[in-house]
Amino acid sequence: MSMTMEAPNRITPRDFGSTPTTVPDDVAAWVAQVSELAQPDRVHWCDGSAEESSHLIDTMVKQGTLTALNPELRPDSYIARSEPSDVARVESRTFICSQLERDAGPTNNWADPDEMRATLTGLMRGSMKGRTLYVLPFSMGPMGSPISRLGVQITDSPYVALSLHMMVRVSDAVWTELSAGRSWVKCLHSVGAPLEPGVSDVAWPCNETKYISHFPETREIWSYGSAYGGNALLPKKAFALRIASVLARDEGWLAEHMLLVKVTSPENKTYTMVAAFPSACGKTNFAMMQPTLPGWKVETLGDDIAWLAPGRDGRLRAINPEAGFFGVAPGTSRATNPVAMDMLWGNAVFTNVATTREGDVWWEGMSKEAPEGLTNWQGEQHNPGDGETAAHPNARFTVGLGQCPSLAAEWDDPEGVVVDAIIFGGRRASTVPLVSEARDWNHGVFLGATIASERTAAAEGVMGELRRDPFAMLPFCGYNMGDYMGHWLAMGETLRATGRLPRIFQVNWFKKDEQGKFIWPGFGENSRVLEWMVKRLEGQVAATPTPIGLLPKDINTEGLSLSDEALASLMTVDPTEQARELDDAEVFLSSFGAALPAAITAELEETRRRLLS
Ligand code: OXD
Ligand code: MN
Repeated sequence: MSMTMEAPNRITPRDFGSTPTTVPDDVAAWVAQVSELAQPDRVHWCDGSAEESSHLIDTMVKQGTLTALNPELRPDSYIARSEPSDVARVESRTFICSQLERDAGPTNNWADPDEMRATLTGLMRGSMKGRTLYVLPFSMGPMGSPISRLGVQITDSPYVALSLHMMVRVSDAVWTELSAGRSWVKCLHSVGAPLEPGVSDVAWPCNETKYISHFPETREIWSYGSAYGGNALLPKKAFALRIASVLARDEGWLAEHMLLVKVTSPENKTYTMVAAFPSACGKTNFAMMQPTLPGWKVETLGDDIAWLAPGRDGRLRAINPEAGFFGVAPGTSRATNPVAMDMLWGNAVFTNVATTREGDVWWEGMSKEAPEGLTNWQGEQHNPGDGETAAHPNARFTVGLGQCPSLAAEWDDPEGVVVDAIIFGGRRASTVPLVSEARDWNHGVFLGATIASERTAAAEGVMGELRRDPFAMLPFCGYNMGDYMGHWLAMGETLRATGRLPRIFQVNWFKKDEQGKFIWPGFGENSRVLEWMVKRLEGQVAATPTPIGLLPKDINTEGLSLSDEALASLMTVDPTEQARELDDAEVFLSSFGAALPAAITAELEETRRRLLS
């Protein structure tokens, strides 16, 4: 049964949308309960319309949260400057509140669900005073796709509401789907900054106390205190990875921190590839790659998250659950990612970038020289001499998928695309060769389980420090990572039964020489690596077996100024380095104790045996 929501003192959906909306009882009850607790001044039922976007923008421009950029240079675009303390995901404040501590595993912060609920209930009491509570119904993935899932986010931040408009499919059509009995994920968010009467608001309300808490058994997320990125845009990391990984485990699919691309060869054959890299390792650049090899084409399906599920034909199919990009701005330029630069022509929101005198955006790496007279990400005059960057290293752009010039036609296909290859990568100055192919599925799972990468600015922590990041999911797996490895192995069994297992590769674009310079040119030149993969998929080339996997006998380096020595160093499998790597991986894997699947230990031991023989 469903009812039409007409709460007193509330702005109804008709204030901004045109069609009357039917809200299911359980959603209405939840919104009523949260309103009771958090005491917002108003409730705004969102419909995802353009009028609603304009309303949100107007509200934020008035309040100082958004500033319009020069419309002649960057039309319909805005900059937001966050609180200096609210600039990245806070992994130390991210909790998995499963009934059993064991189910969170050693890589997550666990908290007792009842205690966490009590803590958050306390914090949320009155936390939306003076603010508007926005209710956003959304679909992760194409509406009606068997792989898609639905959710509803409550937030008291118009910045978050507007970001969701760009990042996911917000639509009141979701109410109809929910009324038909489909399940949904509850996403509750408050910036934790109640506004007392007469007190004027700040540009970026947030709270020093932060919690990003996940309740896997009840499919709920509660987030408090931050308005930034994955802390606050709950469909992204919190739902599409942490909660979805649990759904995927229970239902037999995979929710992954992966980009998704369609690759077309000069023979016009198409392949789809997914690639898992830790945060800020260039997934967006890869997803928008402009191949330097003639005749090759890469089209974009997603740059951060892919959901993979066996289709009706038993083959692994993928969708991008998101509908937008929340990309790292610094380092993005005409040279590194011309597609992104075109995509950002306008109609975008920028957060924590610098601005020019002319009222456009700028960030480190956008041009060689910083323009004179920049305003830095904190809104102050930038002094190039003081060693501070003008843009924050984790400054972001938010823009809809539809603006991506390289977007593949299949992006909204409810069937998804068949996955041909799975790629794992990390940022490694040494040890890991440019590319290798896994010997088989289980070996590939071992490669995924032992990814390590040097830290970047996407999350708190010491930059450059090496951390193991299995499947690039370390901060995003909603359950015990040992069980998650087991789930990958089990998925292999399922897919093997259909005889259609995707092939697994490992890459490293980031190897450095003795002077500390990157050896491989990267970006569009990575198409040379894709070419090799496609040749492997097509059975056109043999590979050299090494203890760590299959390496190219030859890779197309025509036209590159890469010495034989440099190329050899990219393909080196150094036994001493590899032995050290295995020892380090073993220590990491042992932290999973009994949850570590025996097949992973077996792969480690087999690799060690091959190294020694
Ligand atoms: C992201 C991340 O924002 O991985 O995509 O941190
Ligand atoms: Mn990411």
